[in-house]
Amino acid sequence: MHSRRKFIRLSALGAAFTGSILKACTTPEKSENPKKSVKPVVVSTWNHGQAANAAAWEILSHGGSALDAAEAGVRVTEADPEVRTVGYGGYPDRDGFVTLDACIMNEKGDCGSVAFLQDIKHPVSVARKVMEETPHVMLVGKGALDFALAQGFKQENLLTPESEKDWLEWKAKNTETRPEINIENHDTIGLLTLDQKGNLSGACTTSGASYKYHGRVGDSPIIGAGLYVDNEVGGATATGWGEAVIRAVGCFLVVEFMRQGHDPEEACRLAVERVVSKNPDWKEIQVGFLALNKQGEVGSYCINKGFNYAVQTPEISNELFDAKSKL
Ligand code: SD4
Repeated sequence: MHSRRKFIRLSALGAAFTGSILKACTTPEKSENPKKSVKPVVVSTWNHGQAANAAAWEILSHGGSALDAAEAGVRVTEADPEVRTVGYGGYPDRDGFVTLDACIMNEKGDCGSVAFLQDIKHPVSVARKVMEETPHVMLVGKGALDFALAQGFKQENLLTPESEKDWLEWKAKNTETRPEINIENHDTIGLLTLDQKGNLSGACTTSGASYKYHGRVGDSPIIGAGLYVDNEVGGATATGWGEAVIRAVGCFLVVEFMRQGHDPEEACRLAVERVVSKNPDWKEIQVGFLALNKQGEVGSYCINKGFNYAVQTPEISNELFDAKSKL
């Protein structure tokens, strides 16, 4: 398995320092002084979040909506063949098919999702169409493809020569039924936005676990698992081994912990503890949560070291932060 990620590993001192800046810049204000809330804000998972944030920020900083910004942000990652875990150029399943999962959710609680979608470069935009043009939340497989084509999306081959080569190499040596799991092979983009009006939205899109079973769907397109937004409270998104996130309905849980009064980092930590309690093999998997609350405060937590995320606010210029981890 190739890993392109170069993590920015902060020293303990550096982590504490940047952590305090983040906290200082994003500490929620008391409800009697809402004007001092930090906004707009965009946060997203992994190194590739920086490019996504830049596109989202372009919209947010000009007064655009959280929803438009969320979609525009993750479309950058979907279109980038260098990102081998999202959209075009994503690793295929064990049979060589690139199958994509994505969802989107706005401040009204409207949501749309596609899963097991093939041959469409921007599943998040199809998910938005599902949200806006149908009475449904989720379309999958051929039905999702037919819907996308009817909506004017172009059918194209998403398997790049690089991903095909890696798949063939994997196939030649891997006879196990369960795909190799480690913390380097699942880099979904989940992105959360808070716009100038104070509305929250989010989007999540992925090619899923590499070399998964054909037909496998992870947490990313499942509302409440890979993404959840409640405009009264905050939003959360997840990355990592989707099966474990689904078992805990992870992102809904993070938002519920924030509703109970926990700050985003503590809410993510508590959700990680839940994942741990439901998955005996937790030390061998990665799960990371990223959360943004209504006041613009950001927090994250993961099982294994190595998960990072990108933050852009009026005070933080699209910087990467390492998530705190249980291990
Ligand atoms: C999945 N959670 O399909 C996704 C993969 C992922 O970072 O998060 N990658 O299980």
